[in-house]
Amino acid sequence: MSACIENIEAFQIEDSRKRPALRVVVRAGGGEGSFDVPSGASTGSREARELRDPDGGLTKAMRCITEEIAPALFGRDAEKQRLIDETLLALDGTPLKERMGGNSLIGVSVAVARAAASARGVPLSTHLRELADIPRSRHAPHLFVNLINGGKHAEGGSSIQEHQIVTLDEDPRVAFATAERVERALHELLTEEGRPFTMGDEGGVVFPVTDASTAFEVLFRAVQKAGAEKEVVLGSDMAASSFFGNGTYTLCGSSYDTAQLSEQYHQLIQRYPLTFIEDPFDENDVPAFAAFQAAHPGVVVIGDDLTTTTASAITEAGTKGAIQAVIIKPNQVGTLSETLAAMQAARVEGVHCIMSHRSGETMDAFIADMAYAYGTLGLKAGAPSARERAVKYQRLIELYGNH
Ligand code: 2PG
Ligand code: MG
Repeated sequence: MSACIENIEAFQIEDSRKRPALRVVVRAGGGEGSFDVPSGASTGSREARELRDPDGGLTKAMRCITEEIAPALFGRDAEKQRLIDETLLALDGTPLKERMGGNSLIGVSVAVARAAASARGVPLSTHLRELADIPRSRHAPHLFVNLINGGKHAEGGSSIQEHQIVTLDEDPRVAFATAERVERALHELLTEEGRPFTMGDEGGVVFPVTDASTAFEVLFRAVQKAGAEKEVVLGSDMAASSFFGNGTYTLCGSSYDTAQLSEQYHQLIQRYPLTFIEDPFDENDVPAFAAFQAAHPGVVVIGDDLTTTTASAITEAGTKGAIQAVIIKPNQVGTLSETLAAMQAARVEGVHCIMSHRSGETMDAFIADMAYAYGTLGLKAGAPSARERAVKYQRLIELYGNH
């Protein structure tokens, strides 16, 4: 059986930041699939480039899809994902996908996979599992729920990008209810204390801080207020490249070298149940990651800007003991096949995968299907009260409810 590609269309929609986002729709073998492409703000320097018009629009990207990609893929078998993705890479011909844009390529690549699953009449997760064999980490992923935003996702907040709760329950429905409870407690706490707040890009709150511990202190008190101390631990995306320059980290108004920054993190770990730390150092400093991970074996150091969903970078970081887990973002690398190769490379190294949204999101919940299909360690999708974020958790709940 094959599912011949019959039609590929591209549309411009809006993302959660009200910026243009790409929607690709593919018809193949009587089935149909689409993908609404998200967009990052704190991007790694080695991630696939987006193709945008000077005003941020997507006419060039849409033209690439309809005028170049579609004619090359018509009549091709949507079930042969690797061949489709190899064709996309050859058409683009650049290492960072700057000619056609990672946004165009991932839009087509994921829409093809969904169209193939639809043509075969099988659930997407079944189709995904047949594309790649990736060892599971857990029955159901931990939810990495970013409740206090900072860094490039917020104005007037901490330099630290994300202050998360990480749920422990194996049942996503219970885990999500806990996350909602802590989020409500956090909003109440800030209101009771007369601490004004705004909302950041990922639906978390934003408020001024005096140092790196302020937001963790507030988050931990919200966890206590919700009575959820046994149901969650804390996590963070430091996104340290965003506050690094000229050999110095400038964190919440103070300057640190690598050793001093490690000491700051060490103190946070002593004071709070901070168990997961993403991108604690600049994306080019693998040795700093490795030294910190070796000194804190009980903390899961996670690569994101460090590894950019790229198999070779993940293998290097894993081999050097720099990380125990890695963020997986399909649009960071540009095709589904490369995303799956990155996940396979991680598992060969014993590194866990965490499926992640982007700060500019759509209502698409593909990452939840990925997390379910491969039993990833985590699903990182922002705050429960933001609709583009909640839809991912809801999809995960639906998938586990059906199985
Ligand atoms: C990150 C992501 C998602 P962005 O750094 O992990 O939270 O942010 O999409 O802006 O790269
Ligand atoms: Mg990150």
